[in-house]
Amino acid sequence: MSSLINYIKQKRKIRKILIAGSGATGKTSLVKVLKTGTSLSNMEANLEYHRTLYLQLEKIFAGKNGGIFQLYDVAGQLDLPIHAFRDTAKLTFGNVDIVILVFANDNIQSLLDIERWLSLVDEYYKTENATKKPPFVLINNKTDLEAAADNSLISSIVDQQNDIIKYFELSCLTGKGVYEFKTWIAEYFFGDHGKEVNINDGSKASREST
Ligand SMILES: Nc1nc2c(ncn2[C@@H]2O[C@H](COP(=O)(O)OP(=O)(O)O)[C@@H](O)[C@H]2O)c(=O)[nH]1
Ligand SMILES: [Mg+2]
Repeated sequence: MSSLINYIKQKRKIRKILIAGSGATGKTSLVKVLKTGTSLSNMEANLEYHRTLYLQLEKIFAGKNGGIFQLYDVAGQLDLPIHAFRDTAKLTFGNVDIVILVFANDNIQSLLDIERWLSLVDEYYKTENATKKPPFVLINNKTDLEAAADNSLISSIVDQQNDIIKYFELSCLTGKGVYEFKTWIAEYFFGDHGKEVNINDGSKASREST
């Protein structure tokens, strides 16, 4: 079954991206900004905070190359009575190609929480199929606000966690860094020159390590 899904994903250039991190760090905003290509400050819609209740799905196009990203945006509050990480773990984690972990620049707790999100993902792949564990990208959002954490704390987390393959600083509000991130992820999966990084089939060999 899983190999059929992988076949379809490969054929139709679909990649599944899981977005996690504490509440109000800007996960849903990032999806919106990626989808519309507009920063929050340029959006008509108000910037009121609406909690993501369980799991929100979005489809976005990766660019000229015809690739499609399926974004799984999960609730940031793990203490909810139901959570996509526990109650529909297979649906949430199955065939994930990359995990985007988001923390907010002005919220040190959200940075410390990153370890917890990492270990929750770890736990799933330990009981399921450890070789299928996807790589992680760490995102520091809200860089338009004053930093709450020292840079050394961020780099110590990135250094300690081998699964984090890339770190980005961005602001969904101003749009700073969003283009770089979008370009990187499109390039990572559907790089130019016709080459295409395979979907997450468990082999980490083909992945870049920077
Ligand atoms: N200052 C600032 N606020 C942001 C930024 N990104 C998101 N927000 C705000 O942070 C709040 C939470 O955003 P949301 O995307 O719902 O967070 P989520 O709970 O992680 O999905 C909202 O009020 C957003 O308008 C940013 O880059 N800078
Ligand atoms: Mg949300």
